[in-house]
Amino acid sequence: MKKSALQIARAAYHPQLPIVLTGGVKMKEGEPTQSAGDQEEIKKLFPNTYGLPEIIFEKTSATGSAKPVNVGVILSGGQAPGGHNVISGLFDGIKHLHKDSKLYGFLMGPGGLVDHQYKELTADIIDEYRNTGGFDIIGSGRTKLETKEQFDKGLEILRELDITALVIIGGDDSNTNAAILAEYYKAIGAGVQVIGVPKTIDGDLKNNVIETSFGFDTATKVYSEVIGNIQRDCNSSKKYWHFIKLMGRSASHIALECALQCQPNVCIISEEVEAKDMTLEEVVDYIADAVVARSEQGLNYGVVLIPEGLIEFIPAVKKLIAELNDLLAAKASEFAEIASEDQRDWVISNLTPDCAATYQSLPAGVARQLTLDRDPHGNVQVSLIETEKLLSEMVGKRLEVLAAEGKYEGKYSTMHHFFGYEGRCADPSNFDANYCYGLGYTAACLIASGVTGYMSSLRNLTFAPVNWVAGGIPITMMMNMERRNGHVKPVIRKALVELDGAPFLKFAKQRDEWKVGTCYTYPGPIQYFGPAEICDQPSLTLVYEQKR
Ligand code: FBP
Repeated sequence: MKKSALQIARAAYHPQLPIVLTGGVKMKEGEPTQSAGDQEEIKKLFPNTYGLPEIIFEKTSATGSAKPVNVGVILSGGQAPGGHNVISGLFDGIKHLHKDSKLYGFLMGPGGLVDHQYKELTADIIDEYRNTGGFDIIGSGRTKLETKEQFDKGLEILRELDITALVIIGGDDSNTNAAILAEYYKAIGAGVQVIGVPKTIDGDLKNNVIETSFGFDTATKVYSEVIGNIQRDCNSSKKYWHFIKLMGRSASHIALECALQCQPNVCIISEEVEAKDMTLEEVVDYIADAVVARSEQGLNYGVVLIPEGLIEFIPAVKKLIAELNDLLAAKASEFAEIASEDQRDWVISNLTPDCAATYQSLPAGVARQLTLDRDPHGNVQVSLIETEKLLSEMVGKRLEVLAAEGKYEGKYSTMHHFFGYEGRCADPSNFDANYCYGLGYTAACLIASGVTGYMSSLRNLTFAPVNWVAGGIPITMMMNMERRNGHVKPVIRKALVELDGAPFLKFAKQRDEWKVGTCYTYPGPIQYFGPAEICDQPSLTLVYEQKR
């Protein structure tokens, strides 16, 4: 592979480990834990892994282990910058335990475990991928690990390779499955530990013990760079309204972070739309107001940020999606028999009148996305819905009405963008490079401690990495029961933007000024080398959440 100059320079970067992990460690157990909700049900479903204590690592003089350990690793779900550093941290961690320890990567996600597709990750391979973006070292996939057959099939290859610990790097759904797998292997005495690592650019796998998921920092920095560039372009030509959709599935953390970084004219936060019970028309009116207000000052341009999950948060659409989930789960085989040109009518005739009306009011392409294409976890594939075009067209129509009433005289030309995939495989920022390497190394420490059903954790993240606190959090502690695909299931509670949280309040305080004034900020590209104030800053979300 031909390497770029940056790739070569970046390969030499040494991620900083928390000081506590730089020698031998011993674990300190906290109090027994409870799940985030529905304690009795979760306890019943996880009799062997419920209520475990939180773990914090402390320094000790003893290092290493008497025996080598064979470990398997899986990358699950969407790519997030830093996955390769989790794997290199894990590799260095198990080699530190014993030089003959081995790491096996299962290929193309959880499916690799079930299908017995793997490769041994040797030092030569690992060195090629240190500090790089992407998941291409072993690939990723969205196969859902949920059945006993899959678990047993996986166990065959784990036994064959003498693997006694499996590390699953994934988001909330994948870590939910890690917890179920841990419970099952413990229950049958399989002798395989399962450890999770919090990954997702979406930033929605966090809580009071997991401060952020890896990848969020880098992805939002990449998006903020290009939003800043567009803002400058827009402020130069002064002729377009740019509608920018940002990845992030359900939660609006990415849009909020980019808004805090770039100060655009409008940023919609899905969680607020839901809380205020807004209709699609009200969201459109809100944007149209900004266009009119700016046009009155001769400013016929601006930038609007839209979280990709918005459509799901509009209460009527949310109700429709929930009903569709139940309907399609209950009548899956009947639906599969229906010719594609008849599916729309079938859906309409099977919905309640309110939901049928909402379904019919949506553009056909959007309605189809809500109905037909789901990922293996049952999620609507919101990144395929062109919300940015839907909104800009509806705003255009609203402006025509206002113009006819003599309330708007401006010009309205639009441009559309979707920033998502380009941020998921960027070389990790220094924050993510350090965070991921530390998470991988901590996973090795959890393996050495003999625990299972834990998520690797680093805390105190707004301090320098040397001061980060390393440990493990029982995954069951983050769980509650939720309705998914027509069934009530144990799942990790997704973190949405909190409307009384510091990042949103900061944004809400300034957004009226940003709307009419032109207050753009230009964060520029991620810097890997240079002064700490431009290279090592964590996300503003993290800074405001931790009030530093
Ligand atoms: P994860 O939750 O698996 O990390 O994936 C996040 C994400 O990037 C979402 O933001 C986006 O909606 C989705 O993946 C896109 O999925 P795909 O890569 O399958 O198109």
